[in-house]
Amino acid sequence: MSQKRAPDRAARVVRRMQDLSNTIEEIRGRLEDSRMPVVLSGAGISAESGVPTFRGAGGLWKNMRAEDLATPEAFERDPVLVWEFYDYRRRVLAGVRPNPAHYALVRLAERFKDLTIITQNVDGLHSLAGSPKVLELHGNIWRTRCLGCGRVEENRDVPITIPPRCACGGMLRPDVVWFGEALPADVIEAAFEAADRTDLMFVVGTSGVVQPAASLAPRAKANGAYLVEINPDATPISTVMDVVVKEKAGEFLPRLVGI
Ligand code: BV8
Ligand code: ZN
Repeated sequence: MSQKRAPDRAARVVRRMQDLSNTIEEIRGRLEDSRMPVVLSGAGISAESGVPTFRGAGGLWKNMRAEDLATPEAFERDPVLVWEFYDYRRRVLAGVRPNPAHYALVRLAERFKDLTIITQNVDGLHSLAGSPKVLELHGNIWRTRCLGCGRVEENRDVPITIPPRCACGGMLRPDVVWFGEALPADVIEAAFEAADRTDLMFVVGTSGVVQPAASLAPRAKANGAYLVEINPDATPISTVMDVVVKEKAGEFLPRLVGI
């Protein structure tokens, strides 16, 4: 690199660090004044735990997209294949831990007792980290639901017998919300209420394409909330944000909360 260009690059790095410090001060000020911060998280908050995101590089399994496997039709057509997909993800998750982003939100909940985390993730990492109030919009990969008797149970078998059967003999499915399925009414209602009441929403690690989860940010904005997006990439909902922080969640959130 020519001598001339080195100072430019160094100046850019310094400016970026200064901008980041200013951003952190701005957001801390908002947190000081907030009566009810809310977090909306997606697969990106678990990326630094080693969990492949849905639409990122690791989002394919046997060259199939999650969207094509996470559907009732796919399960109807080939329950063994869909269970092999979930067994693969459960194996990955069995070996991962929450990352500093998850723990930063636990620290935040110590200051804001009713901090609500609305997550699209099914990995259970927010609860595993110790977050007290988590709304799992799309269910949880560690629970099964019986197609026969409807019983919902926690099941942490890795690997899981495929296809798993209930004591009643019925076939089990993952207790997650597939594309084309309604979200649990009580959970999405609580999420809408949180979006309607919050004055500060952090939108962390989501591509903002899956509905109705992605509508929560504009909904919060419409009620006057201040929105902070934390995502290395721009998303379709970046335009409604007050601040867009193009950083990794596992690096920025610990700095923001000071851990
Ligand atoms: C419903 C559980 C109605 C399963 C999931 C148009 C056409 C077709 C369908 C629709 C449509 N409009 C709406 C729909 C319906 C559909 C939908 O939204 N489709 C999309 C794809 C267009 N929605 C539904 O079907 C929902 N149900 O609408 O029901 C209804 C009503 C009544 C009666 C019957 C039906 C159900 C949607 C739920 C689907 N299930 N998961 C499973 O996990 O196996 S969604 C799935 O995607 C995951 O939960 C995931 O969390 C979620 C969203 O993805 P993201 O979390 O955003 O992850 P993604 O990989 O996309 O992005 C990661 C981001 O992180 C990136 O931006 C990246 O830059 C960033 N990142 C990466 N590293 C980091 C980072 N950020 C910070 N730090 C880092 N280190
Ligand atoms: Zn059963």
